[in-house]
Amino acid sequence: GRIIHLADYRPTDFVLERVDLTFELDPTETKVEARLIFHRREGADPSAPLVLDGDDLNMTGLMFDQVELAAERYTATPESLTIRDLPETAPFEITVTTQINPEANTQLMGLYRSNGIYCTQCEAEGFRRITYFPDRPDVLAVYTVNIIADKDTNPLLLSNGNFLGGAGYGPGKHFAAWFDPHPKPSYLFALVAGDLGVVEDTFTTMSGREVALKIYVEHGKEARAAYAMDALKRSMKWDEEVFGREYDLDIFMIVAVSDFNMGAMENKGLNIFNDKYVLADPETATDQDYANIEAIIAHEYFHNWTGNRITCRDWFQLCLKEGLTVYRDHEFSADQRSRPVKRIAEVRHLRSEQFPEDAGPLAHPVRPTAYREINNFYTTTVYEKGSEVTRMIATILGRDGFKKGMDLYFERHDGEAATVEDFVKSFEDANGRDLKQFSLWYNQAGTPQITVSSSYDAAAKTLTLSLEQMIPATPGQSNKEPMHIPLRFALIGANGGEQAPTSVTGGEVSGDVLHLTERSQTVVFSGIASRPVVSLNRSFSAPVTLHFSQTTDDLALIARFETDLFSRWQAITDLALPNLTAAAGAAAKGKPISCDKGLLDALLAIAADESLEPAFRAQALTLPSESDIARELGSNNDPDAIHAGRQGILKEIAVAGAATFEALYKGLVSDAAYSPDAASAGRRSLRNAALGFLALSENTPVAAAEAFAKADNMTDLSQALTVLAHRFPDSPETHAALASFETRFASNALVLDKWFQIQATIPGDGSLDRIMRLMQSPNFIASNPNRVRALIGTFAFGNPTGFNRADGTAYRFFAEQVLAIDKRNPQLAARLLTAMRSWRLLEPTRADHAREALMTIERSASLSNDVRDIVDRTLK
Ligand code: BAL
Ligand code: ZN
Repeated sequence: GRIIHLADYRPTDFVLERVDLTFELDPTETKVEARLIFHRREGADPSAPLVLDGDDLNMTGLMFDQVELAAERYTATPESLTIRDLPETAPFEITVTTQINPEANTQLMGLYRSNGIYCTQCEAEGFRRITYFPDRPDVLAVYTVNIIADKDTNPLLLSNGNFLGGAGYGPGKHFAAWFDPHPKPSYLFALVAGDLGVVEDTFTTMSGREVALKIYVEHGKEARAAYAMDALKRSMKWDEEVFGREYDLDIFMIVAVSDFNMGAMENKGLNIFNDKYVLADPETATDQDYANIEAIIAHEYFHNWTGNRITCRDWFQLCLKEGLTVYRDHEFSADQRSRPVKRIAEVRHLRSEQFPEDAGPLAHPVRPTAYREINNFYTTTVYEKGSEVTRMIATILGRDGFKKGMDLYFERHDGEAATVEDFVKSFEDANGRDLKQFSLWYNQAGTPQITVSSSYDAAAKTLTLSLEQMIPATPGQSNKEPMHIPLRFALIGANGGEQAPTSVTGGEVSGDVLHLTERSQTVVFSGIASRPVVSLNRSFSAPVTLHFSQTTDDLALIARFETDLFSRWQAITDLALPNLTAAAGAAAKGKPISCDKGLLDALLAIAADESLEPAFRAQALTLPSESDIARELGSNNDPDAIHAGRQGILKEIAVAGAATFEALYKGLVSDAAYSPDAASAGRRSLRNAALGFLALSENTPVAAAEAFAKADNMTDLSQALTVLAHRFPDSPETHAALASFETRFASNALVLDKWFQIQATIPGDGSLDRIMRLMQSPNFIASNPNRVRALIGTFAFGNPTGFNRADGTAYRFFAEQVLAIDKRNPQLAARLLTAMRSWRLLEPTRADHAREALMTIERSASLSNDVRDIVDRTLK
């Protein structure tokens, strides 16, 4: 594949005015007729040909203004269609007919079949697998879509926009016509046909228009779409209240399908979802599933304004819609649930997924400047770091300033394909503030490292903070400019009260935000009566790593008194990490593991503190993960030692807190019917955390087996099964529980995914054999992306000891799997392969094995562009 550069962007030579599509659906021989009306762009080269994109296409007809086009006027290959000698100014019509095979489409890009349903996925470049087209996001047009299909098997015929009408169409067939009045790029096109059940509701918008809401699911699963519908209505209301954005069609549809590469897709008026993010009931979905459904329903709905009404000029601007929309869904969930608990979960996710990406061979700026395969840039950097960058704009400008900037952005760019510069300029112009230095966040990759020290002068009553920022080198970027980093802070006194300085020199401070803008900066706070403890980067206001050596006492004070709950959790994490890294070192040398009393006291105090919400207490008890510890250690990592060390610390906590955990476990039982609300979910998470500790201190599967037997919802059931499987993998209780779970949920694919996931994460050398055995299970369906991710993806991403077996056999197995998956579904294979991005940080024996496995992939002759791109960059 050729490398595409941002610097090479130029508009098309032809403007697309209208699109008329007619689909005659057939499982293996679908006929697509595309009538496209173009005119040459003013100022474009009058002799330039029209070049349309294709991917694996078979053209069966081509007309120019309704007349068959002479062969010498065009060149067609499966990958492009070039048409010459076109009018200089007059509009003209091109009619292309293609024949495609949805049943054979295992890539799940373009038009394909999932469980007998016709569906589409066009982002980023799937539309070109349907017909020849200017398949790029800056080509916006109005679409009419006609769908013809067998009536019995496809009673439902859906596309974007509003329904125009339908009727019978010859023997056994019918057709439907849809018109989308909003100009859109091809990546937002969608078509669904088949036989599905529906859940219906309505929403009245703020201007009083009634919108029909429909969620389509497989027959019999309608009841499981109720929560998604509720989340959709709350999302619509929230976007009106918080962003002033109203929905703009008569109907909003969601279709759930079981074979899907992504989480979901925001096609205009017709979202298509991985059914995992639609279907839920207490018996089959966990609290986490409910939270994910709420977030993703909101995310796709919010795209209607940030993505669809204002789209991206080119794919380099992907963060313009994704980072912004993730920020919007984060804020939505924070408003619906507990804001600090949500923030902690976001930061955990960012650190465990995005920080390693930013520190490894796949690091790239939030707005990249080159790509070889755009599918590989739907990354946690573009999404989650992109969201953090948006959040920092809100932190710098304040709530009102942010709102003014967003309003201006919507006003200026509605109906356009915009750039990151357009976005930033809206905030600058609305607030009269220069964001030039801030914009480096879009262009410089790597997680900024901030080294901080503080000193207090009792005589002068001043606190001096010295800060230094360093942005590590990343592929293609060795020298970085200092960035504008907004750090929220508090100066906390010995009794917990906050101290406000009378004046500040050496840096801009506005409210509780300290603006770090220089490479190194010394900030002096005057009028500080007694030595304060500095709580820095409150609420994680900037996505950076702080190196700030604070004493155990200072951290304990923050853990006890900070009013910002996120920072209390962060202080606990900062207390825990040195214990965990020391424990890994001790485990490596076969020495005893010990845990500081300061950490034990702080943790157990929070666990028992009834003034704190249970979800927060559960988060505090969830220590940094093995990959967090690996990142803290930096390099030469031995996953077995990290695992053993962490288990040792957990055991100490379990023993020291046995009485507390027993009281929590017994006290948090609920007789009430299951409710997915955040408060109830929080109580379950604290109770299940307590169960995990009890299993450790008691060292028998009895409590977990009893919890498994008594569970009346999937959260408790799957948690109990996880404790059994992870702590007592070989016990009869575990075997019985796994078998009963499998039998009970044999017909529910999403629950079986959990059964695979729980087993894929059982730690230790035995994992690989277990994975290979599970692949032979009749329930392992290699064509279903969710199932492949549940077993192979979970093993590679979520089982550090099993995947990183010292003998390298799991890497070799994984390489074979990636190659096999690549043949069917390159996008899925490439995504899985990113699990190896941190291989250089392993100790040398494992790193050598990992390199070998990567090289077997690289040597393969027939790699997809997707996997070729990832393996090359990972090895570079
Ligand atoms: N646009 C791809 C799926 C999503 O981010 O919503
Ligand atoms: Zn999105």
